Amino acid sequence: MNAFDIIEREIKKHAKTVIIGHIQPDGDCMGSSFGLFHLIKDNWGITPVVVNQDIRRFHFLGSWTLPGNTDYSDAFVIQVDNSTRERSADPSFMNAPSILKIDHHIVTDSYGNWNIEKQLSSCCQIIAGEAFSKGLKVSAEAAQALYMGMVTDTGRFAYDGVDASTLEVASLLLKTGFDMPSLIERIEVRSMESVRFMAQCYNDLRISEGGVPWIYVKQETIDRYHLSPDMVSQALSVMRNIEGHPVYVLFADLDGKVRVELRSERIPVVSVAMKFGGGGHKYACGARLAGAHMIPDVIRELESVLKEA
Ligand SMILES: [Mn+2]
Repeated sequence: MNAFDIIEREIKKHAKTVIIGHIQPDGDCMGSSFGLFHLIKDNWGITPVVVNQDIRRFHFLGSWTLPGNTDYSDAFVIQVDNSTRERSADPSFMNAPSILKIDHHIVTDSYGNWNIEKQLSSCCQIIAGEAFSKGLKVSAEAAQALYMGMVTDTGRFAYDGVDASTLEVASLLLKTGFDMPSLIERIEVRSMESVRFMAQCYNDLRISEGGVPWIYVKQETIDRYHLSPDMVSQALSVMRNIEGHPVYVLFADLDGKVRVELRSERIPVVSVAMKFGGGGHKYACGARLAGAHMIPDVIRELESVLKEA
């Protein structure tokens, strides 16, 4: 069933339609939210509510509602790019009578009344693909948001999971005529602070005894450079593509816990993320640790995955 068959029916049955992303919103989360927002508005004349955490660099997409301000008792909720109910930007969405999940992560929690779960390169690719196959009107504004999610989640169409269908959908989006170069400029622009943060990451980079590159970004660093969680993730690029070190990990203080982001070139590491209560994709996944004392445990698990590969 096409996601928009469900959407077309449910938006008419409920007092409101709410689109929600995941915590620590990224380009795919925000692109999916606003892509869907415009698709629903342009095709059915209904204006959905978008609920997400605040993130300054996506303000150009439009305005949205912050978590904790929405009554879900008669809402149709579309949850995008979010694998588990706990990772939702507003977990109380589970009170809604009607929930559609659209996601591209490894499936561990099919929390929707309907679950469109496809292992494609981005959630935006799923949404755009379904919109085109249903023959919907796709405006330049909708296309711009969806293209943004595709570009950011695939490392500009370079990561595992990109295939011919990805580029076919991207091509259809480009044909709507939005200003692609200015979009890329907008999402790639960096502050001087983030450049200085990267310099510190190159300094802080360590390689474990078993050959796993790792960086730990402490709270004092986050405060010094005024880093949002997605800015912290830029430290991953410091460890990408180091010859002979295909598995690497970023640790960062976050809300009294330690956020773990695992990355790998062709060696599946999601089992390690799951061992620590997390999840995600085969080669890109994450978890949360109770404290920094568990960092060596994660590194040890990665070393053993690396050894067996
Ligand atoms: Mn995504």
